[in-house]
Amino acid sequence: MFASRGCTVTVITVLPTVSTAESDHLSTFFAIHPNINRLEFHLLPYKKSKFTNEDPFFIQIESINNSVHLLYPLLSSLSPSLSAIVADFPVTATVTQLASEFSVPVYTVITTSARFFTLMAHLPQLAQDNSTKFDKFDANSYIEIPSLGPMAVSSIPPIMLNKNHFFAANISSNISSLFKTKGVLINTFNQFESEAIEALRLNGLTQILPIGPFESFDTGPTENLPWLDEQAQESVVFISFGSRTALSKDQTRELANGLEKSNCKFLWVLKASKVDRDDKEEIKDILGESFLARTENKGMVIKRWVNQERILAHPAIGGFVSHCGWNSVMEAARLGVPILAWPQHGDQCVNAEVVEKVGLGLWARGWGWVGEKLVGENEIAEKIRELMVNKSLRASAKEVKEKARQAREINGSSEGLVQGLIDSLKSKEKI
Ligand SMILES: *[C@@H]1O[C@H](CO)[C@@H](O)[C@H](O)[C@H]1NC(C)=O
Ligand SMILES: *[C@@H]1O[C@H](CO)[C@@H](O)[C@H](O)[C@H]1NC(C)=O
Ligand SMILES: *[C@@H]1O[C@H](CO)[C@@H](O)[C@H](O)[C@H]1NC(C)=O
Ligand SMILES: CC(=O)N[C@H]1CO[C@H](CO)[C@@H](O)[C@@H]1O
Ligand SMILES: CC(=O)N[C@H]1CO[C@H](CO)[C@@H](O)[C@@H]1O
Repeated sequence: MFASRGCTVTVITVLPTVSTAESDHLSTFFAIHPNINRLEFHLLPYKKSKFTNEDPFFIQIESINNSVHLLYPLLSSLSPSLSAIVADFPVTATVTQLASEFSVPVYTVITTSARFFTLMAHLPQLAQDNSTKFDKFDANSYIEIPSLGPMAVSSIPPIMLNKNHFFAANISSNISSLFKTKGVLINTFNQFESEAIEALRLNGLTQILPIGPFESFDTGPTENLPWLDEQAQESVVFISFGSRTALSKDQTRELANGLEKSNCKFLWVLKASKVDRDDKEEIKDILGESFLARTENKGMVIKRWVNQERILAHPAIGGFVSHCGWNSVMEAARLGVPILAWPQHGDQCVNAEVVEKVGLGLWARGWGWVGEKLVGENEIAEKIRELMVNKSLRASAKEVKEKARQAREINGSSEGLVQGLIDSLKSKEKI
C-alpha cells in the first residue's frame, strides 16, 4: 500500500523461515515488486528453552525478539534514511526500543479484528482485577470490556485466560509498549467494526488507524482450476482452514461426509499437519479412494498452498467455510463472499462474532472451537446447505463488499487515513 503511493519501502524478512508457503510467498512477492527492497535478516540460532514444545510460530516470535538488536547496523545504513518503522505487534516492544536510537516513529500493525484487539488491550486490567478469578472463568459467563460491552468468555482463547501462559503474560506486558508508538494500523474498516474502533479510541492507547481491507498485491500466476471454471455462478462452497493448523483425522472424515451429504459442489483445501514441510500424506490416503471416486463430479480437493483471494474472487464461489483467521475474513468482506464460521483457536471466535454481527456470515456457535468436540456429518451438511441457499445472507455479504469498496475509495474512511499518514511523514521530512 505504501509503495504504490510513492513511498520507498524496505521489507525485513527473517531467515530461516518456518514454512515453505512463507518462503515461496516471499520469493514471488519480491519478484513481482522489484521496487520494494528486501532486507534479509538472519536470526540468532534459537536457544533451547522451556518453550521448545511450543508452537513453531511462537518460537519464531521469540527468536525475532531475541535478535532485534542486530538490526541496528542494517537499518542505520539504509539510504534514504528511515521516516518510520512499521512493526508487527509481537515484536513492537523490542522494535520500539531499537527505534528510539534513531528517533524514528514506530507504527504497530494489527492483523486481528479491532474487537479482539480491544480484548488484548484490556488484558492487563483483567489480570490486575483481584475480584475476578482470572483462571477460573465459567464458560457461560461474560467479561465487561470498557466502552465495548460484554464479551462471552467462551469466545476468549483459553491461553489468554491463563495468566501464567507465556502468550497471555507477554501480551499484557507488551500492550504498554503501544503507548510509545505513533499509531496502530489495523486491517479493518470503520463500517465493519465501528463499535470496537470507537472503544479503542476511547481507550486512548495511541492513534487508531483502521486502514483495511488491506489491498491485495498480484501474487503471480492465477489459480489454474479448469474444474471451477465450468461450475455455475455462486454454486461452489470453498473450504479452507488457513495455513496455521490442521483438522484431526476424525473431524476430516466427518467434514468429507458432510460435504458429500450437503449435495453442494465444493472446493476443499486439505491440510494434514501444522507446518507444511511435515505434510507428506497424499489426498487419497487421507480421504480414501472411494470418497474421491464418489465425489468426482461434485467437488475438488487440493492439498497445497493456494491463492485464496483469487479463488474467493471466482464467480463460481458462493460460500466459504472458514476458521475466521482475520485475513480470511477481510478477503471475504472485500469480495462479498458469505462465511460459515468454524473457529479453530486464538482470535477466531471473537472474529466469528464480528462476522455474524455484521451480516457477512453464519456461525454455528454450538460447535465450539475446532477439536473441542467432534461435529458430525449431518450437522455439517445442514449448515453448509444453509450457507449456500440463504438469500438474505448473500445480499448482506454484498452490502459488506460495497462498504469495503467505499472505505478504500479516495477520501474513503481507510484511504483517507493512509493518505494522511503519508502526508504527515512527508511534512516531517521537510523540517
Ligand atoms: C491485586 O493484587 C496484587 C498482588 O497481590 C497487587 O499488587 C495489586 O495492586 C492488586 N490490585 C488491585 C486492583 O487491588
Ligand atoms: C440467513 O441469514 C441471515 C443473515 O443474513 C440470518 O439472520 C438468518 O438466520 C439466516 N437463515 C437461516 C435459516 O440460517
Ligand atoms: C478529497 O477531499 C479533498 C479535500 O476535501 C478534495 O479536495 C478532493 O476533491 C476530494 N477528492 C475526491 C475524489 O473526492
Ligand atoms: C510475545 C512478546 O511480544 N513478547 C515480548 C514482550 O516484550 C518483551 C520486551 O519488553 C520481549 O522480551 C518479549 O519477547
Ligand atoms: C513479562 C513476561 O511474562 N514475559 C515473558 C514472555 O515470554 C518469555 C518466553 O517466551 C518469558 O521468558 C517472559 O518471562
